[in-house]
Amino acid sequence: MKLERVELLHVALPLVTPFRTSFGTMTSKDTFLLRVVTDVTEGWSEFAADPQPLYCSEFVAGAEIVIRDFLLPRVAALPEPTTALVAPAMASVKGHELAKAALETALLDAELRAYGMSFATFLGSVHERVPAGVSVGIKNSVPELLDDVERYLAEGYVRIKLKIEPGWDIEPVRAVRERFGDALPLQVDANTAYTLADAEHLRGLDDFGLLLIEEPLEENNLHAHARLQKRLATPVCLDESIHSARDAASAIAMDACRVVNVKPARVGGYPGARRIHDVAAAHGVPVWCGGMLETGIGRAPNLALAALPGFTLPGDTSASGRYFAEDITEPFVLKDGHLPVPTAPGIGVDPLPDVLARFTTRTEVLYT
Ligand code: OSB
Ligand code: MG
Repeated sequence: MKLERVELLHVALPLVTPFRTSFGTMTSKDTFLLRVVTDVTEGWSEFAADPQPLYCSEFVAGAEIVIRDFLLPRVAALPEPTTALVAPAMASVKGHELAKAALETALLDAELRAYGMSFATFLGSVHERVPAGVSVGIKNSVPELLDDVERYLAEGYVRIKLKIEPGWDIEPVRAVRERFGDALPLQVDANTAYTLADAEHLRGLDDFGLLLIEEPLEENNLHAHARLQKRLATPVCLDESIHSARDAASAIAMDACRVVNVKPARVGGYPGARRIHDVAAAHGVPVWCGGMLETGIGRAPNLALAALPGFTLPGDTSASGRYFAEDITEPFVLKDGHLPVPTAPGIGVDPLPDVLARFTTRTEVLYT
């Protein structure tokens, strides 16, 4: 397989509803896709982060430079840009897991398409469909939240995640429990909005039988999460703090978390995500597949990952319609609360050319 061309397509897709978290409000998904062309086939991927470094340190404009100036030259120097060689070739560049994941995933897609092999087969998926959860943003009022949750449950979502922040935590959780009952699988995500000084307040969440509380404290502070976990019955789940299998091993050993949110982009790509799955499974720690409001290009391989045996909790792998009126790929549609795992070679989906053209704001040729 010979690398012939790499294109970066900036895309902007309006969200069907604003998505508010403790770190900001998003009204559209602004990111880029990578298209790699080899002598045999082509491959696609989606950069997972946003134009601003508010969820994580990486951002769209920075990632474009990192890929163009630092990652691609290393990959282009390889005799063959195969997945096994690409990660070690990029390793001398520090950090930038999401940028690395974007390049590695596009190359992996191309490689697997050449073999006629799906991501599901490559990763070792064991299910044909995966249960879908939904991440519900912070709302202006509790009645507004209850309406949204009711609608998602009517659509079939099997698990609800509520975004929380100081001032929007115990009351919305209590209201959802009172309205929809104790059997509803329910969890919360703080996106680093609290400190250890809030431990006593967060203990109030223990009354509601939550599956987990996601990333309550600051990113990378495993020690503080371990101290918090000592005081909470609710399992702590880490998202932002886990960048590698080594982080997952440390966090589990310290009891800084009892569940792991696996986002392939955050951990440098799919092989890295599978390693976290393996480490967690070896410790009996459940994992689930997170999301970054991806288009179908990013969602398709996430569904393959979510079908690995250790992914025992529903993910944030929602249907296209939860995010976009029109997706860049054929839409993923919920059926009995599940989404199908793509079976076609590579990521298993392609951008619809006319839709892609309408949502593309700028194209750069990074390599030719
Ligand atoms: O923390 O999991 C998060 C979206 C963007 C950035 C961070 C997060 C999220 C979500 C939504 O919670 C996940 C999704 O539905 O794709
Ligand atoms: Mg999260």
